[in-house]
Amino acid sequence: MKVVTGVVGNDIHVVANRLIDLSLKARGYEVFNLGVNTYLEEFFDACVETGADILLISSLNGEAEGWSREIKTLKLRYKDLDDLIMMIGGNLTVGTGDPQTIVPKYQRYGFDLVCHQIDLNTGLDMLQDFIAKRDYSKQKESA
Ligand code: B12
Repeated sequence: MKVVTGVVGNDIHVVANRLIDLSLKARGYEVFNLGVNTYLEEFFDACVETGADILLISSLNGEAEGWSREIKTLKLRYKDLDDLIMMIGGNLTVGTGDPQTIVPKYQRYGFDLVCHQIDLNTGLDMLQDFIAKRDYSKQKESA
């Protein structure tokens, strides 16, 4: 499966991005890594160009909270992204945040998987479970 990844906004924290790239490749994904300082349009353009199955966004300085509000409206401008799995993780707010508030907020923005301060491997396990469940329900629908 193809994954587009990167760090959203004016965020230069690069270490997690490198680890995510390596970990995704180790799990067999084909990775298109846009690196740090990436804007939403660039993520969606790359998803269309590569035919990505998954968009995995990181935010470490918490800027994602501002950018993510625009996601639903922006995504409507793109065709063929209906099946795109949208995942976000890292530090999803500025300062300390309570996951019980943060997770539903990002789900309303349109993310399928929200990993606020969740360890990378746990997050990638969640992604695998999500894909397995989605494939299973698709199979059931077509049976
Ligand atoms: C190193 C560092 C810097 C370096 C970055 C160097 C570089 N080019 O990477 C420098 C000094 C430049 C820097 C600058 C700033 N930083 Co800084 N930085 C750090 C620090 C100390 C470590 C980050 C790091 O590399 N960790 C190692 C990696 C491996 O861990 P990680 O980033 O946490 O990523 C893991 C998880 O988050 C997770 N993860 C990440 N993304 C995703 C995505 C998914 C889907 C999943 C499942 C998991 C996941 O997996 C990763 C691997 O386990 C942290 C504090 C800390 N101890 O974490 C602050 C920290 C991230 N920085 C912070 C801040 C505020 C800043 C500045 C704004 C400071 C300033 N006032 O100038 C600037 C921002 C500049 C910018 N434009 O982005 C804050 C962010 C706070 C917030 N969100 O509210 C932190 C948390 C420090 C703090 N406690 O206040 N920083």
